Amino acid sequence: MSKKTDFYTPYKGPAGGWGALQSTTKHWLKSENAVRNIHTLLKTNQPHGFDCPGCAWGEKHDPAKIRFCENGAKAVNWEATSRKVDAAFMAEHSVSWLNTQSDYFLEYQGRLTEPLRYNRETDHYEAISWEDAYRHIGDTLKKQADPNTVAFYTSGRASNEAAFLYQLFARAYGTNNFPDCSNMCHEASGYALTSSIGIGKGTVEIDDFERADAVFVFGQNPGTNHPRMLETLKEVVQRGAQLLTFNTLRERGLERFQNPQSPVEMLTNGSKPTNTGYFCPKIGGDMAVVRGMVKVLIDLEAAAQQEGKAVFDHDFIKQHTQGLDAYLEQVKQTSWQDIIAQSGLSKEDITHAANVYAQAENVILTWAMGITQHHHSVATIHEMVNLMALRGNLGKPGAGVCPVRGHSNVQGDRTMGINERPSQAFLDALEKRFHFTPPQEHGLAVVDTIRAMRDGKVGVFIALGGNFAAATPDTQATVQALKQCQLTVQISTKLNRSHLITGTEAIILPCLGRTDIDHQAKGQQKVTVEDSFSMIHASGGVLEPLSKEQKSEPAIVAGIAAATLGNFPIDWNEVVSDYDLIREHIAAVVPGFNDFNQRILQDGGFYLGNSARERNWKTPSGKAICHSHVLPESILPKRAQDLLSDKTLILQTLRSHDQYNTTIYGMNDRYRGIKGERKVVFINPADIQRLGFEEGQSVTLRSIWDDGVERKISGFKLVPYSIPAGNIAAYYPETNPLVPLDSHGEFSNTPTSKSIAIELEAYEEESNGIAVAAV
Ligand SMILES: Nc1nc2c(c(=O)[nH]1)N[C@H]1C(S)=C(S)[C@@H](COP(=O)(O)OP(=O)(O)OC[C@H]3O[C@@H](n4cnc5c(=O)[nH]c(N)nc54)[C@H](O)[C@@H]3O)O[C@H]1N2
Ligand SMILES: Nc1nc2c(c(=O)[nH]1)N[C@H]1C(S)=C(S)[C@@H](COP(=O)(O)OP(=O)(O)OC[C@H]3O[C@@H](n4cnc5c(=O)[nH]c(N)nc54)[C@H](O)[C@@H]3O)O[C@H]1N2
Ligand SMILES: [Mo]
Repeated sequence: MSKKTDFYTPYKGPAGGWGALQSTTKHWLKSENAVRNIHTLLKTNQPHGFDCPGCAWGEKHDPAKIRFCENGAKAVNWEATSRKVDAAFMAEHSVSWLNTQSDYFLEYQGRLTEPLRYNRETDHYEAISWEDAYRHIGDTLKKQADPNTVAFYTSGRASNEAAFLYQLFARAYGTNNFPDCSNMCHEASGYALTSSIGIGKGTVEIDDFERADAVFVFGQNPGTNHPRMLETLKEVVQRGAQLLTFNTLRERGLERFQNPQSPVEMLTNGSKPTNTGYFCPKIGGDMAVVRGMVKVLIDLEAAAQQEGKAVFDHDFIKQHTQGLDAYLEQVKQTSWQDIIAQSGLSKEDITHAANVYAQAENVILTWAMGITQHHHSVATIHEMVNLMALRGNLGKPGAGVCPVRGHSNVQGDRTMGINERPSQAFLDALEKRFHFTPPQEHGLAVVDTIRAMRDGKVGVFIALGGNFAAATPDTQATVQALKQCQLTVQISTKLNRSHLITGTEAIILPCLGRTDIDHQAKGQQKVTVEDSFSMIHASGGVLEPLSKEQKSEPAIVAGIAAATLGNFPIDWNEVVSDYDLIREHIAAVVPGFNDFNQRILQDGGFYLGNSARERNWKTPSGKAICHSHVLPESILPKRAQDLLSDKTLILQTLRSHDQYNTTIYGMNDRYRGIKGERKVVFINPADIQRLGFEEGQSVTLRSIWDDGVERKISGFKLVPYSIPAGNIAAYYPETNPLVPLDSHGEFSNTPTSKSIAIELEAYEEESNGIAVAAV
């Protein structure tokens, strides 16, 4: 039962270039606000403009440069629309009807412009005044017998000022329940780096890329998700330095790149290859790759010693590390057979990578979700740190580890204390400044929050941005958990699934975005953000808000706080009149923010510093700790392992070129050749044949887990693709119903969105699949 496969044709052009410009123009026009938006785009990431609401890649300070990329342009346009979702819109559409619509449809309706409250009897949202909304939320919070029945979710676009007030409010109220988008994202990076080098952030600055001899990029698709990074990588290659990529798929953006800001290249349509080595390991195979590289390095070191030379940096190892001998012993115990089987790469490929590493004086290693969303992600990142430690590639110019962050301020939110496991030092600093004792026991992260809602232990859910219902795993379980809440509150810019999966009561509070001008009692305000390189800079909107009824995130947090706590522990309304006052509090509590208000006046902002970069290891022993893990027998959690068969495939869920997380801008995925379709499965042609399917055939994906719950999605079409046999890929968030809630990373508790055991079945239209739009 073959279907026409006219929704895909392999993409032949380079990433960036004309395709990117054409697409940017299209998105300009679609926002119905083209003139306003051209002005807006030119302000993106400029010293006196706003921080791009797209990704967290940093910028070299160069005022002359235009600083937006195609996908940043999409993010800006999406926010700066003139379409409105207000009470009149809600009067026309019931929540049940809206729930049958796609995620794309929901966000496309425009900006939320009025506070809304769900009326269960009519099944419609209705207008509510700000005052009544605050009072209602405050009363509900005051009535809780235990503050730990409330969870405070944060998505990584919240500014430092909003995040700081939010955590202060929640802690003054009495809980550390801070589920955060970071729990689903770079949690493993934070955990692994803190436990090895003593700080949960990357150690490189953007300038380091100019001095690196080799850059290793693992599990990341910058052509789509961090387009400005491609320019940095291109410069690396043009300098003659090595760029080695490890990606399960052959991602176009990493294969070739043409710079849209370089007219000569575009006119000749000439693009130079940016990669000097492209390796396609199996899903979850990166720990094995790195282990293999270290195995080669051990041999190279032995050979070098014969000649009185060294490959390892023995001074660094002796002075700065702990546990490396035990780790090297662990590596020797691991067989090449296991390494090759798990990595899916040949010994020759791994040896090549190891030689590049050994010959480079300064090495940078970057990674993103292809590394962090597995069961063994923390172990994998520890392995990478060990590789870097062997040649002293930590804390020297041109070298270091670089987890490339997602949301534009996800790193800053953590710095501000959005953390369910805050450090004692942070809690003590809060106590000293605000004269109350914050709750000391750890709170709930994302997966535990869903469990607690399911079990009736959390009944109030407040979200500072994001789309919890769609971004989290196990959609059926999460939806059920949210519906059991007494009250859900969403502080949002745009309508999304989370507004439609309501608790008994539900309130939507419309907020300003990055592009909007923020007027407060003492004048126009700026906020601050932190990028992947720990640079802090100011961001101020440039557009008049669509409605007077939209409020800033800090103002909304303060409004809820005042209605709940009165003037405790601060005068909430006063600090919101002038954000300098919030920054003074931040300066007093968070290390590295002294003279905050003065330092953000500098063009380009200021560097927060990084202890590991200074070779100051904030670990119990004062050294960089090299952890040794056994190479796992299977990359899957135990609970899936016993149910596998030769039909089992491993699924990774990833982003298309036309989406920002759960925000779907369009139905195309240009660099992967997909047009007008999101329900696709990328699969090795040999697997299509082996399993008796045909190209383009419609299938059901059924996930394999031991709890007897049926998790399946249907009507996805098979696309033959360059991906290792046994591995498949499909888009998030449509695939989230497949991720079992209990399938999460060891130590990180991050849902294993990049390694889900699956079986495929032929799908007939009449069979009983879950409609993707109507979760
Ligand atoms: N335009 C746009 N920009 C974004 C986002 C967006 O949705 N749209 N999201 C933002 C956010 S929050 C984040 S966290 C980042 C995400 O940025 P990425 O991490 O680049 O996002 P993904 O699409 O999840 O891509 C994962 C990549 O890893 C590869 N991969 C998957 N599994 C493995 C594996 O086991 N090993 C290896 N070596 N490779 C693997 C996939 O093929 C894919 O190329 O981007 C941020 N920027
Ligand atoms: N299967 C699978 N699941 C995943 C992932 C995956 O790769 N695979 N990736 C995970 C990752 S890396 C992440 S970071 C999470 C993302 O999880 P979230 O951060 O929760 O999701 P987003 O889609 O980024 O949130 C989009 C919504 O945020 C709101 N919004 C946008 N801008 C603003 C703003 O400035 N202020 C406020 N208050 N609201 C705003 C809008 O209403 C919009 O609908 O998803 C995770 N889930
Ligand atoms: Mo993310």
